[in-house]
Amino acid sequence: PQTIYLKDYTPFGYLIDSVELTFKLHPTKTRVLSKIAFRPNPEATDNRFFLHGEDLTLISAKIDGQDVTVRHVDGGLEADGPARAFIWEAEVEISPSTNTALEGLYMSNGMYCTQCEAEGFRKITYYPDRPDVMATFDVRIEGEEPILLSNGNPGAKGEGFAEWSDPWKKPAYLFALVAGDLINHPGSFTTQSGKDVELNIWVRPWDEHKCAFGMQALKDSMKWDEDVYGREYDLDIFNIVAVDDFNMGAMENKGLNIFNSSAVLASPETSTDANFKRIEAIIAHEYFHNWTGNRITCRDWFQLCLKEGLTVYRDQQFTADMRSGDVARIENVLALRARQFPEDQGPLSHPVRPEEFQEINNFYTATVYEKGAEVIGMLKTLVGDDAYANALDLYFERHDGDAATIEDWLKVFEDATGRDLTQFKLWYSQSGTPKVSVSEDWDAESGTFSLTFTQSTAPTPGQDVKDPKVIPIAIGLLSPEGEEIQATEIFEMTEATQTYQAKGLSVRPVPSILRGFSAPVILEQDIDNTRRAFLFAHDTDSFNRWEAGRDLARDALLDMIENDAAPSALYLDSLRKVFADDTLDPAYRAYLQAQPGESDLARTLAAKGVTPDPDKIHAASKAFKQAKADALKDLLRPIYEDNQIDGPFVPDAEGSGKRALANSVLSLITKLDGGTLAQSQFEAADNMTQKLAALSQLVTAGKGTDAITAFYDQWKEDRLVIDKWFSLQVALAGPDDAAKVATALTQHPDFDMKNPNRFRATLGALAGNHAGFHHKSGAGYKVLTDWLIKLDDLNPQTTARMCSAFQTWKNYDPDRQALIKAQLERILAKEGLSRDTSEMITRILG
Ligand code: BAL
Ligand code: ZN
Repeated sequence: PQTIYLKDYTPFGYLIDSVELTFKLHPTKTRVLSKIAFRPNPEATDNRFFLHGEDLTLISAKIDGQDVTVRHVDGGLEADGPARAFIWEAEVEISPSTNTALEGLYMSNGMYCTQCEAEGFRKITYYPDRPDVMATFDVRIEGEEPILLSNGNPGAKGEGFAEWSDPWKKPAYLFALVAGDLINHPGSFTTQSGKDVELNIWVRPWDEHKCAFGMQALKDSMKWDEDVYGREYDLDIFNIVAVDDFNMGAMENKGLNIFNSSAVLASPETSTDANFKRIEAIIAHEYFHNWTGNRITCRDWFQLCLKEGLTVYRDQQFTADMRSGDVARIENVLALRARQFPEDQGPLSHPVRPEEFQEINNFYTATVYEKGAEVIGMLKTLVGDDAYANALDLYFERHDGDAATIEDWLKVFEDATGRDLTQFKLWYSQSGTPKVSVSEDWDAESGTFSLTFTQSTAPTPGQDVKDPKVIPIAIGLLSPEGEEIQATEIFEMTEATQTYQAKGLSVRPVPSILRGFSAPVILEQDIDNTRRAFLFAHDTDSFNRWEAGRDLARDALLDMIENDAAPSALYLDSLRKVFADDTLDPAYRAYLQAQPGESDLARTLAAKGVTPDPDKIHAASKAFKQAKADALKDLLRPIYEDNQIDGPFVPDAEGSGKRALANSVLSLITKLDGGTLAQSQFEAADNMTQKLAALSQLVTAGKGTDAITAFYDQWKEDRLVIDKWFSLQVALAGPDDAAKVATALTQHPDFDMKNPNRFRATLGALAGNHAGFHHKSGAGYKVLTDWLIKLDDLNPQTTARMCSAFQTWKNYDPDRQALIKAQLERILAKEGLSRDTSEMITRILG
């Protein structure tokens, strides 16, 4: 496969003034007619007229009304393009119903839908399918489906046809079309300038009762973007469509967002608080793309973080405003460490702005998204809130309608703030997670407290040498009694080694470092557990307080794993004191007692140079939980009772926080009562949050057989709930059973490998069951590999994405490494392996 490099970027030889598309829908013989007005691009040096095209049957091609001879070349066609303005017309035939890759135009449960990002439009018609080619689109859809949708504003509509017109120039990746037997959950929004916008969530009739939450989230997002970023919606209508078969979470097509049904449909009976929170965030994310992604798009796919990092950052800000900011930060950091850190510390490590790829679909990664968002957060910390707001205003003013680059983005900040961002730009180009180590010094005579920081980043693929980065380190100082004696300050680290000093202190302070996780680094602090316990009890920064408790728990767990130690009394004592504090926000309190997961422990061991033993980690994790339950015994039942809610289920911060705390306590109570309370919660629950938490506890306690059957019988008609049913059984299976349970479920009549949600619920859950996946027999590796090989023929994108389950393989012992390597080589040897999967496996093998 061909590698594409950022350095090779050249503009396309032509500009497009308008695109007219007509679709004559048919499951296997859809005709797409295109009429495109091209003119030479004065800024281009290469005027080759090349149009991308894949899996298309060309029926006819004309230039200015005359048949034209085209040359079919790799990835598309070429024709002799005149050196003047001209009209290209083509007719192609495509087969949506056999398109299982879910890219381009495809069918999902009888409805037509599209996914064009990144390079799916070339499966719809011949076109310069690159984000820097922007045009207005007029679309006519002919089909017998009652609802026919595309981007922009609605035009003429009649029996068997509908027309749509999008006045905003856009790249082809934002094109969308939907046709099906759908009903709308309607809403409306009046923008800040008084324009009425029609809102719709389009679903199958049986899902109408699951739309209200998503509609409210959409209105909240529209309002928030006006209030916080001054961004107003720019069409008469905003449509969202729920689709069952979808590779991603959702897609921000202009005016017609298409959502994986799991990312928009919700009801209290069928969705958990976590689902509601995710839906709210994804609806916001896709809506926010209207400005950060659509009005200002990316010049090329290397700039993906320009829209994704910024839009994730914006959706994180939104969530923090809608819910608890403290808890939101913890959740973001947990996700970053679980998904991005392993990526950045393994063979798939790549810069936030990659410089080469074979298949761009493989770069929709935690690094581009989540680390990309962290980079923006650091930029805001460094320049300050007001300067950030000014810079964003300038960005929207200067680049509206552009296909922009990271250079453009940083130039805006330089111009708005006068700051030189040359060194900061390394965050975009240098991969790897920096380590920041810190040592302390106290000069009692002068009352000077010093923190000396040293930063380093290990080599990553293709990058042996790393330069020091700009790292904003938030520091606060506490007195030995736990009073804050210095509020949070930002120390800007720019050198490899640099010292921070606080002067004029009367006592040696206790520092709280990297508050709020002010930079995506690994902080190495040589502190003992007494200090950690102190911070766990007293830190005035909520993030660092939680972090101290987690570090203490992690250290206790590692001691159990490595030295067969007993669970740390210091930790259990500290936890008791903190956990008893009922003035704390319940959601935050639930996180205070959560322990690091097994994969996290395995990575921590590997980073210390210790080979992780998945069985030992699993056993220690269970024993640790039991010890917590024993130590907190008398507190548990009152906390459980205090956090039950009378009245109807409301998926807001307050209610979800109480349920999170009660359910976290239930998991400890189950360690003591063997599942009695879980059984009664399971039977009484009127909402999925409590139902699923109880079911998980019953399964974990080995008492889940009847409940699993009852749950299935109750929900077998609801695909999204049955995804949970598949996932839970695999995720909670014991180490010896996980591969067997996953295999048995793949034989269940409801298993459907063509549905990415169901595939991930089953095989993704296996990859996430640490001790089961890494079972010494290799059964976990084999089952996943068998299915990846099968799926690759149908859906390369989801297959490739799931290969990352193997990215940590070099952390394990030689036997496990050999088992995994054999499976990776088996995938690579598959005849006709997709470009997506081939690139992933080659990179993982290193
Ligand atoms: N642009 C792909 C889906 C998303 O990030 O919103
Ligand atoms: Zn996005």
